Amino acid sequence: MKRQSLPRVFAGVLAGTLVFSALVAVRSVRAGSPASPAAAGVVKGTAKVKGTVPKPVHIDMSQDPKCAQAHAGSGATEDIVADSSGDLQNVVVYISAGLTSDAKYDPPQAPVVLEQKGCTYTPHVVALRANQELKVVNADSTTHNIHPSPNNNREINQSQAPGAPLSMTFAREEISIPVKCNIHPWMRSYFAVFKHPFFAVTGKDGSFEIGNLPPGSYTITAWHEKLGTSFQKITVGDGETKSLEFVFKTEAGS
Ligand SMILES: [Cu+2]
Repeated sequence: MKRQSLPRVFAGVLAGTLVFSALVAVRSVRAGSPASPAAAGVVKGTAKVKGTVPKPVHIDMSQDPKCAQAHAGSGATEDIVADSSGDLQNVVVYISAGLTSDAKYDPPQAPVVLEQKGCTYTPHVVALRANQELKVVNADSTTHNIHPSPNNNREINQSQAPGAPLSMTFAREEISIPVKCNIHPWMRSYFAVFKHPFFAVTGKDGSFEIGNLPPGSYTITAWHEKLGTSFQKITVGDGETKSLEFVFKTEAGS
């Protein structure tokens, strides 16, 4: 056996250690959190609607007196919810391309809550993560039925008595799943299910914000149940905040 000098052996061990350390570093970057707080980017902005927005239609809940009573006659459709400036609510804004394909994001422990109150779903559009618990609450004194009709997930068709506990999960990404109640035909909701945490639903002022983004180039898509889908491409640098505006047109106004 050929003898190696001690410094040579030491250099070999040192080189091996360095290679091993580098491999560990690469693995931990891939498996780690998306971005350090200092480097994280933000995409924020507003969704707007232009054109004539149809007025919400009054919902006649007299079919179920408990619903009519709970809502005091003020139920209205939520197909397009916008204020007088055109700020558009209930738009799902999300990253549709650009994320590292092998990145894995565990769902949060805390559930997302959907409430049935006054025979209306609140919120009207629910965004959640794949395999995250969706807690469905029946705050009414009547029985509801919750019936999501997915294309890419397991169909659920479940009745729920007043106050009865009910939870569900969706295993795969799907934007968006229409939801109805078989008992009260006016009840409508949509579930948007994501495999990553980079999404938001616009609020009453049409605003959204997606934070903690790793620097990179992305496609940002905005989805509305009646007004369709649009997308924009952006690049977010280290610690950068980018602003976007999505403008949807009603048929009457286009
Ligand atoms: Cu119902």
